[in-house]
Amino acid sequence: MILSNLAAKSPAKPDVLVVAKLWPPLMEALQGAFTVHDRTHESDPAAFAAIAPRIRAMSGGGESKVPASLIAQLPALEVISVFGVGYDGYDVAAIRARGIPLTNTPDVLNDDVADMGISLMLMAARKLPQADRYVRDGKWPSGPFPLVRKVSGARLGIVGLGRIGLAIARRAEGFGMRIAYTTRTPRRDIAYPYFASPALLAAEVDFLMVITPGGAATRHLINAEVLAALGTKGYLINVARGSVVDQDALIHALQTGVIAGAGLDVYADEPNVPEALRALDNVALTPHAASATWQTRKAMADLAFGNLQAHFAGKPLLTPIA
Ligand code: A2R
Repeated sequence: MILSNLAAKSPAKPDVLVVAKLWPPLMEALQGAFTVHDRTHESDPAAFAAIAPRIRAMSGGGESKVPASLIAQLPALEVISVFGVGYDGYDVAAIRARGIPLTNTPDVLNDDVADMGISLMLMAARKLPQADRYVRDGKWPSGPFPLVRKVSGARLGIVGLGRIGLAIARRAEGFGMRIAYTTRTPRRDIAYPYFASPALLAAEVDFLMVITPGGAATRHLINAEVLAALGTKGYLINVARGSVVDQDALIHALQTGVIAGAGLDVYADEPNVPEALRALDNVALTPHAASATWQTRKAMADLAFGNLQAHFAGKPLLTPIA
């Protein structure tokens, strides 16, 4: 009797639908504050139908798939928190049509993604993975490692000069690189030379660094024409989304010497990387790990959780997407 009275008085924890396999510390924080339904919409449709009317918030990853049909099944949905800066899998039009605020985790991952972009550029041009293997495999005594491409002082083209693109540019300045960029709208606050398209930019640089959002608007922005413009001595680096690059065209360009090499953190169908790409010696590959440091994942989790906390406390969201 006493217990049931207590239960009646304590406010119910809001129901949150989690739509990705979240980083465990974020999941633990959510479970402490909310009633969490972990991917129930995928694992148990009958249970989901029962809880869907109660779902007040959604928590997902940067690449979760959240179509309009899922939004439509959640009549009480008030807020969506994305653990990541990109949110290309979310149907923003459907979310906006309902007036549901969407939040992400910008800025806190700029340093890490920029570090990874620079790393992949060095890995690809200096053939660092191969050089490491050369030492491990005991090949050094039989002769020096072949000469490679110099990075410092080279020309860098950045496709997408936003928060992360600018962090990459600042690092590249430290390498004495000559920087140019392309975006849809030239930045008035930036003096780097602007080119109106990726192909025009590619023709003028040694390294082409891709760091736009994903989604339909940038799908295959880097295509066979851009790769041909980058040329036989050029390198492509992608730390944006796999969808931004036509991966088949890239593999063909790497196989046939249309470009010199590539450094990739993102792929068309993650976590699957085609054997044709894995077999190539002129590409450096990382497993979509650009923001995957303890420090940055913690900062991202704090923001992703903090946005939901703020919403239910009636406070302004920390990082709403405008
Ligand atoms: O196009 P603009 O003027 O909106 O400039 C943005 C540029 N961008 C594009 N550039 C060329 N063609 C496009 N179709 C296009 N769409 C967007 O990408 C801007 O300079 C940049 C995006 O910058 P932010 O919004 O500041 O994003 P942030 O934080 O740098 O992250 C970029 C992406 C994420 O969306 C994830 O997919 C990935 O990095 O981690």
